[in-house]
Amino acid sequence: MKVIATPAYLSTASSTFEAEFKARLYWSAETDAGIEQRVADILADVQHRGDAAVLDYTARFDGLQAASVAELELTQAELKSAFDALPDAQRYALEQAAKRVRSYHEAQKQASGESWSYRDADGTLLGQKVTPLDRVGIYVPGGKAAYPSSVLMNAIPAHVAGVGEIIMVVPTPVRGSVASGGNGAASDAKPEVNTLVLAAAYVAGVSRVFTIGGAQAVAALAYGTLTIPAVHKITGPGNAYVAAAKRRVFGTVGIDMIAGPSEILVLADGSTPPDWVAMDLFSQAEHDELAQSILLCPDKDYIDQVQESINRLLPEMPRREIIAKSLNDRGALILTRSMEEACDIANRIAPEHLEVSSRDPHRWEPLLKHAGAIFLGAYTSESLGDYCAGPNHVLPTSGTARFSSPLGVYDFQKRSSLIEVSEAGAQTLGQIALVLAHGEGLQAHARAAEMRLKTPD
Ligand code: HSO
Ligand code: ZN
Repeated sequence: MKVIATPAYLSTASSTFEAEFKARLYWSAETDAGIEQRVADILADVQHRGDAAVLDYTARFDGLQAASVAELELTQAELKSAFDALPDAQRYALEQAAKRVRSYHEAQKQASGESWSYRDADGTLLGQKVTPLDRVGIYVPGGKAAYPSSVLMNAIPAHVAGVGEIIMVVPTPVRGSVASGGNGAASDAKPEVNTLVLAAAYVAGVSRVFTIGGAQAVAALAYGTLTIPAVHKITGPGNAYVAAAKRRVFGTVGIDMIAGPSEILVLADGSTPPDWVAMDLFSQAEHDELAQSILLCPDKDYIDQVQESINRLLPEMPRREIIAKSLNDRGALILTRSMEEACDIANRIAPEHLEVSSRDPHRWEPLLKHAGAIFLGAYTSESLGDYCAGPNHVLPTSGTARFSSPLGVYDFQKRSSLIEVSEAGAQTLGQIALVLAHGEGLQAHARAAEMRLKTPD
């Protein structure tokens, strides 16, 4: 079967460009009132009944029956044997990827994640103390959406930050259960544990793994149960239930972000082989029918060549149905007047991934302000970043790159201000504070400052 994908063709010179641009290219997550209500009920139930509620929901949604939540925990020995059981090539690739991701995040920690302080001339010390979070939870989706690479991308920065305990949850629906489309767990049913995910948890230094998922797992991590310790932050992607649960527990715990569908924007000057660009557009489109792949280019002939590549290469792709739908519904090939204008549009879109597929990427990079990750030059395919280049692949989506950053070591750290006022410092600061405290009508504040002022001899 031949599936042809025809991403919308838009030209910035056309009078309808603005309208088409707005109509096609924006995405906003809709919240579903039914899901919100069910999730609120699950959270409240786990908060009150703890382990018993977790067991009930795990049996009901995943078909996984257990006598206690402790039975749903995997041991470090089980993680290690998942790792040992991998074929050599997978074991090697996982280790190499982990090594590179670790080095990158270690550099990130050195550059921006260390404590600092300075002293005023009067001896007052001011600074910032950086401390890791004590305990974090990492949500890993089950089934087909379980990406071992995402386990590395979430757990390694936490580990590098110095987080004391990393608790991972991963649903493992039993084959034949309601959740996996069957009609009840068969007595010989076995949980489907993704070996590569467990091996990645082992390589990344995850402390504990529970085979639970959904809103009940988020609740258990946020509130704690007898068996599952409460964490201070929950990161990692999940379905609509998990996203709703994360939103609701925010405040009790920290969360990373609510990720939207994957996005790639390729800014091309026409110098990269068109097949490479077509495949890069496919690489994000294959994640999800809602994913977005966009090409921006000032050269009409080149755009036609990329469209030709798309048509020729698509039928070979195992996930061609998903790719075709994503490209047709949300993709676009945009003819711009210049590379400068292409950079402006890229900034308006603020994509998750931005490839600068140009013979001179450093000429354009200074013009690019808003993107989760910027990939420079024809050899830098986005997929290398997804797995092993080193930077994190958990990135801001849906235009949020305008105000937020990739997941990093800093997400697993917090800062405390340090202040040590010297006797001399108390004299100058005291005078200032005194005046401002009176201005605010706060006498105790004023007196506290005043008491430390020396009376002239
Ligand atoms: N591109 C995804 C991450 C990923 N890709 C995992 C492959 N595996 C994030 O947008
Ligand atoms: Zn990807």
